[in-house]
Formats: sequence, structure tokens, C-alpha cells
Amino acid sequence: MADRSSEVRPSKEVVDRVRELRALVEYHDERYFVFDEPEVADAEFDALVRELRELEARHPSLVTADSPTQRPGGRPASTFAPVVHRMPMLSLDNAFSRDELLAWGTRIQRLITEPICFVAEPKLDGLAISLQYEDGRFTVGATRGDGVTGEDVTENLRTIKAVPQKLKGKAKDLPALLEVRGEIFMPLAAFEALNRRQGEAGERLFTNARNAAAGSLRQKDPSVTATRDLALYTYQLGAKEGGPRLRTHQETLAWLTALGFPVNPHIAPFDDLDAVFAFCEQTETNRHSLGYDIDGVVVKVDDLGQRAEMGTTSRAPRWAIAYKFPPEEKSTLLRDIMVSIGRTGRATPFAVLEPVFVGGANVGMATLHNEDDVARKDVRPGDTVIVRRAGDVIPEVVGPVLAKRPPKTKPWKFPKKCPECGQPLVRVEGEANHHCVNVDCPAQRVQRLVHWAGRGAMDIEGLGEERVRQFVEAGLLEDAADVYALTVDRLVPLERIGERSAQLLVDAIEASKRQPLWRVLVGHGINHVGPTAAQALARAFADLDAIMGASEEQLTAVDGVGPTIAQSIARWFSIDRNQRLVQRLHAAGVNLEGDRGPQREAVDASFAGLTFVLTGSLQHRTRDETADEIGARGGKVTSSVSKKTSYVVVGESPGSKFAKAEELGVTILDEQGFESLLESGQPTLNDQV
Ligand code: JCF
Repeated sequence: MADRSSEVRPSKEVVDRVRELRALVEYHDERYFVFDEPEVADAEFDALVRELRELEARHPSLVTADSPTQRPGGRPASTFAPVVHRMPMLSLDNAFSRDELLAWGTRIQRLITEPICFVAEPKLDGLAISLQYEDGRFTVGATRGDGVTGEDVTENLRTIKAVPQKLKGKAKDLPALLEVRGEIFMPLAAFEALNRRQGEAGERLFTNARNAAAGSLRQKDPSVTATRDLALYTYQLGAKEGGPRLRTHQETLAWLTALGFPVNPHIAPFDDLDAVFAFCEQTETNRHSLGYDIDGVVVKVDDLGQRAEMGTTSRAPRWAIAYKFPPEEKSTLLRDIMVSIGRTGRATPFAVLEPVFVGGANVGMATLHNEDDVARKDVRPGDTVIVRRAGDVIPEVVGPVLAKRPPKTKPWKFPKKCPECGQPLVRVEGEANHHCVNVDCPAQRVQRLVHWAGRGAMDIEGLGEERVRQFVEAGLLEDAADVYALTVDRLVPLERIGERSAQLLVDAIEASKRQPLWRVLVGHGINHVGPTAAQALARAFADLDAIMGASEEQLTAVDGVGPTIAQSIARWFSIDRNQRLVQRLHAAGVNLEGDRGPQREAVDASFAGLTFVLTGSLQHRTRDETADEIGARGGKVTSSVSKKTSYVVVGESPGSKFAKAEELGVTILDEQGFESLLESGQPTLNDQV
């Protein structure tokens, strides 16, 4: 860091910017801590603080005692009685990359001769609190506030089950005084349930679980807090008088657990920062299977003696750092709200955004679900909105930043006409969605064909949305049967299609004629008919003609087909144009034989009676292929794990089904174990599972 004598004199721009940044940080701190209504996403706030800190580091003469960088941040609101913390509740310095994490390691290793061991934990996106116990009894609970003074929320904390009212252990072993620090947070299931209730009651929705937790903890009436399903993990001691002598963080956490405090089970020790970084990456990959929001990993020095040697700055301990994940929320301009038409004619509004980099990707569009979703969020073109992109979840507009709304905007209105064909968009009473009523709408036609050729249906490589659109516009395609009339000669004259890619496409189309019947059924896009029902039908009937001729009663007799599916199928096949489509597919040579038909290989029943649940992605097969392999051997794939499940097949990034399987003691197979089950009928069980 530059010292004052070597400092270059800051320019007027720098001085102004520092002043501006301070005002911005103070302002947003207040929106966040005092009003619980942040106007900017956390990451943007972090960026402001970071820029300020960097400018101050380069120009130490500009640092003032009251700069927000010199305080832990935030100010307590006035509704609750102030509590002065016995020891300040410091915040954490951030690292935004592997380099910054390693640089921290180098910095602290210079202060210590012995090698350093670390403990890392998911960084909860909740509210830091302090809990005070006197002779084993909970006496005072406070929010962090500005780190020096917090708010007394004791009565609210008493309503939270995870907060021990009394410490466990013999009275003589308990400390006379103990201050425990941790994070109050709202699990995502509780957050979603709360917002559902709020919506039903016509109350305002919370933008995220953190705000919901803050709003719930800072209620005037503790009986409201009691209904909010708040959770707690503890991770740090404050003041302590009496009790055991603790030498490491791991001992501290074990003691906290023994006293009855919840401690995050994902906390783990590491010998070096490379291993810590691997943990950070792994935690980031799995962040969406935790059931609560996290925004990084907290890394701490394990040895308490080493910590004392390193000490703290006025703002944060030197012995800990927060490794922050890239943001999943950012604000941006909502340029427009448009409507897209799906294969069934459903009209879905979506946001056209000023592109932002969020959740690891550039986002220029985000779904708005339906008319009610837009009305509930009240987002309007011209608004600054908060956009969220969590992992592989479709980007979503969380809500508007009202403080930045330009004057004279009006609530958005759903268009009356289909943007693609001009026919009316109709919303049937009692339904959430509008539909374009025109089956010949070109947009619907394109989407139906895209679905037919898609991965989950006929799986025709090279026939994606762009090509389909091009072929429809060129008049080559109207429906699925036309696909089989495409030839190299007809394709080559089109733009952007060479001889070779035309040949590849025609080959892929030809190969798709041999797809099993269930894929044809799925390809038709009949309401309620997914792969499971389609597979059951393909097993039960000789061919598509038999399905077409079956009564609703005969359809319902099939395992896994209920009245809703049966009615939907019967209705679909009763329509003339659909019957003609089936005839044309037959004439084109598309396989319409059921699994019992002549085209299927001899039936293997080695998995008869076995049920499988799939979670995570396998390296060598798609989900559909895996299900095909199981189905071909007479096994069943179901979606939820129960005691009756025979095997859970676990791939990369498994979801909650993995934990459920462990809990119920269901046999877990990794990819290799599954492959050997396919080959030999015998699973190889992995030692780890
Ligand atoms: O999960 C957290 N948000 C979190 C915050 C975890 C910790 O172990 C922390 C913290 C803030 C300060 N530890 C300190 C010392």
C-alpha cells in the first residue's frame, strides 16, 4: 500500500469520486439496514465499497475517520432499543478471485512463522446477530447494526426454535457469560411459502430470502416473527467468561454444538488455500442444493493463538476473509415487455433488458411468466429492475427499483392481439395464461416443429429453432410430416446451408424414423403426455393406430395413465388434422410400432420390478437415454425417492434426491455402478456411497 510521502496528489476527479462514493455507500447502507429495502443488488453495493477502498488505498490522504470504509457499516434503526456490543461485531474483507484469496494467505503468512491451517464454511446470506447467555440462560439478543451498536431483538429471537433458551451441560461447566454470534436466515422453502401467503393475503412480497429474514426478525410484534420459520447457524464467539479454554476454531464449533447451538455441517478444515479454493468452487457448484441462500465462503484461520497475533483492523479481522461468488442479482434497465408465443399458443410476457452480466452469464431477456406476474411485480418499461439468475435457472425479473422509476410511467397492459399473426390473445377465466387462438399461427407452427425435433422427442440433430424458422419461412415446413420430405436438393438452395450440412441433416432425419414410439407420442406435444406416460402407452399398445383407436377407458387401464391423460389423448386423436398427420408420418416411414412390435429388440426383463430415481447428470448418457436403457429392461423410472426405490443413480451436481436416498438408506449408484448394472445385472458399489 502506498504511504503518504510517496502518494501522487489526487486529481480533482478522484477527490470528487471519493466524495460521491461515500455518499452512495452511506445511502445504500441506510436503505439496506434501516429500511430493509435495498435499491441496488448486493454485488453493486460491494462494487461501490470496493472502488472507494481502492481509491483510498491509492490516496491515503483522502481517508477520513468517518469514511464508511473505516466503520463496519450500517446504522441501527430507531424502533428497537440500542444494544452496545461487548466486543465490536466486525465485518469481513472480501476476496473475489482465487488470486485475491491467495494474496490474503500470503499477507497473513508474513505475520506468523508457523504454517496456518484454515476452516471454511458456506457464507450465509442472512442477518448477523449476537446472543448473550448469563449462567446458561439467554438474556439479550441483538442485530449487528453498525457493528458497535445493534438493536435489541431479544423477544423476537426467543420465538425462534433454533435459538437455545438454555445452554446444555452441567451448571459448573457453563460460562458465567457467553456471547455467541451467528446468522439468522430463512430457508428457501420457508421463503417461498411466506411469499405465497403474503400474495394470498394481498400483502407485499419480499424480494429475496434475506429481506424476508430481516423483515421477520425486525417485527414489532414477536408473535409475527414466530410464524416465519427462521433458522440459525452459529459460527463465532464474542465475549466469554468461564467455560473451557479453547485453542482452535474447530474446538469452538464443537463446543457450540455441545452447548446446543446449531452449527453448519458443511464447515470443513483445510491445510492450505488450494484446498480451500477447491472447496469454494465445489460449494459454488452445489449452492442451489443447500436449501438456503449463500453468497460465498468464509475462510478463517483455525488456531486462535495465531488469530490473536494477526489481530484486526478497525473494520475486519485479518484472520478471516469472505470469498464472494459472482453476483446472481443485478439491476438493469427494462427496455420493453414483449410477448412470445409457444407451441400450444400460450402467450408469455418477457422482459427485454439492457444486457447485464449476472450469475455468470449475459442476460438480455428474462421471463415474466404471465399477466398476473407482471401486475404483481408492477414492472414497467423504463424501470430499473433487479434481475436474478441462479445457476441454470431461467433469468427472472425480481422487481422494480421504485426510487429510480421515471415520471409518467403507466402499468403495463397485456396486448390484445398476437404479435405473430394478429389474431386475438384470449385469457380464459380462471386461467393464468393468455393464448393465441390461431392454430395456423406461424409462431406456434415453428415451436411445434422445434418440439418435435427436440432432444426430449425425435432428437433430430441440426434441426433447432433457427433452422426450423428458416424452413417454415421458405415454405418447406408446415408440420412434422413435412420434415420427412426434406431432401438435400431442396435444402441446398437456402442461405447458410452447404451440401455437407444438408446431407448431415437429411441423415439425422432419416435416422429419427427409427426412434421408439414413445418419442413420437411426446413429439406430438399432447397436453399432459410426457415421457413417462408415453413410455407406458408404447409398452401397452401394439402401435400408434391402436392408441388412436382406444377408448378413454382402455387408455385409463394403462398403468400410469389417469383420466386426465386419457381424455387429453382421446381429444387429440379425434381431431382430423392430427389423424391425417399420423397417416402421413406412417407413409413417410416413421416407426409407429409399440415396444411389443416387430422393430423392437428382444425384450430383456432383467430390471423387471426395479424402480430407479435419477439425479444429477451422467457423463455418458442423457437422462432420456438412461431412462430408455432402464425401460428397455423392464425397469421403471420414478421422480421421487421412497423406501420402495431400488436404486438412486447419482451423476454430477445431484439434487436433494441424493440426500433423501441417503436418509432412507436406498442403494446409491454412481455412473460406473449403473453401467455395470446394465452390463452384468450386478451393481458395483462405490465405497464412498
Ligand atoms: O455466514 C456468514 N454470513 C458469516 C459471517 C460467517 C462467519 O463465520 C462470519 C461472518 C461475519 C464475521 N464470521 C465473522 C467473524
